[in-house]
Order: sequence, then C-alpha cells, then structure tokens
Amino acid sequence: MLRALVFDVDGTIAETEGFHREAFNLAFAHHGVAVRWDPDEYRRLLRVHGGRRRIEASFAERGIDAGPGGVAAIHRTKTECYGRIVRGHGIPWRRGVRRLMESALHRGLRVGIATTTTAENLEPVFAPFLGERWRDRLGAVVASTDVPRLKPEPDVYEEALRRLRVGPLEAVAFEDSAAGVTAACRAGLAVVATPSEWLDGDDVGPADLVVRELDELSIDSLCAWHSEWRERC
Ligand code: XBP
Ligand code: MG
Repeated sequence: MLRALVFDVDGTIAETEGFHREAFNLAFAHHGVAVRWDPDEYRRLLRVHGGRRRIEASFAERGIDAGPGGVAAIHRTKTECYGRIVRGHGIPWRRGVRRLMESALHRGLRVGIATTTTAENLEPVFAPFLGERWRDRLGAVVASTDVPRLKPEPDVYEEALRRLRVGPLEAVAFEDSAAGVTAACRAGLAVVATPSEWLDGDDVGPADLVVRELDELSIDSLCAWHSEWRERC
C-alpha cells in the first residue's frame, strides 16, 4: 500500500537551477575568482551533485586552487546569494506538484523531501507554497548535510524512509535527474521521473514511470499505478 511520497527538490519541485547558476556566478565574482559558468558549462557540471563538489570539480578542471577553506567560503556566499535571489523572485513550482502533495497529505499519506541541495535553500522554495510551518507538514526533510554520501548514492532516500517510518515498497520517489533516479532506485522505491529544463537529456531510463509534468497524475492514479508496480516487484 502506498504510504509516502518522497520528492527531490531542484528540477523536480521547481526549476531552480537557473537561479543556482546565477548565485554561483555572483559568489565567484564576490570572491574575485575569474570563473563564470555559462548555461552549457553549468548543464555539464550538473552531473556533479552538491554545490561544493561542483565548484571543486570545476576548479580542478581549470587548475584553480582556492586555498584552504576557499571553496567552502565561496559556497557559503553562493547560498546567501541564492536565498536573496529566490526570495526576490518567488520561484513557481512545476505543474501538479503542489496539488499532488496536498492531496497526498489530505489522504493521510506522508510526504518527504530528499535533496542534495543545502538545507538553507529550502525555506524560500517551500514557505510560499506550503506556508510558514511547511516543515511541520512534511514527515521528513533530508538535505545534503544530513547524510554522508550524495546522489547517486541512496543515502538521502534511505534516511527519508527512516524518518518517515515506511519501507521502500510503500513509497514513491519523484526525480528529475539520472543521479537522483539512480539514488531512489538503489534505495528500493518506485521512481517517477519528470525530466527538467536543465537536465532534459539525462538518462532517466531506470525510472519506473516517466511523465512530462506531475499534473498528468492524480493521487488516485498514482496509488493504482503503485499497486501494479508493487505486484511486479
Ligand atoms: C540539486 C543539486 C544541488 C543544487 C545546488 O539537488 O545537485 O547541488 O544544484 O544546490 P536536488 P547546493 O536535485 O537533489 O534537489 O549549491 O546547495 O548544492
Ligand atoms: Mg533534482
């Protein structure tokens, strides 16, 4: 029986990566680093999950040594910039996400978050849509700092299941990236992929279902699909 929905954040709940890219570039400029990620380079770097690791990968490619603590300082600045950008813009959620989340909660299912973004980035994305007490409405909010390994490792999903107190066969994951789909599959959940603007070419083949937008699903059709998926396990 389906008891929980577990959502990825960036790219799945909202198209946030354009704002992340802007924040990274503002942080590089603030720290006097001669790096500016254009859309094509950022799209390629999105294969690296976790902003700090993404900076490290790019600096290694470019032969840049940020010095001890340099990358961490740049990433802290980036996170501050991202928060200001998102609060200024109010990022719209993707079609159908809020309706599916609210109808799941109304039906007594649990809803969790499993993301490799920094926890501070969640408030300005969630509060405008789920209210100031958005954390109280969710059964689990697992971010990059809560687990030792990021996607495509299954850690964030395993931790979300633990906090939700449900087994993997009782939950559906929603993801936009190949690494996220892999992470959720490795954790044993049923996986629905909704390819996003920045990762549209990503191989989400291992997902159990691929839809363009979540408004193609209702909580009833999702429960029915999950039952069929469960029987095939
Ligand atoms: C997406 C990520 C994050 C963001 C940037 O997370 O990989 O790294 O791109 O945020 P998900 P940070 O799709 O799992 O939500 O700079 O805070 O990492
Ligand atoms: Mg994502």
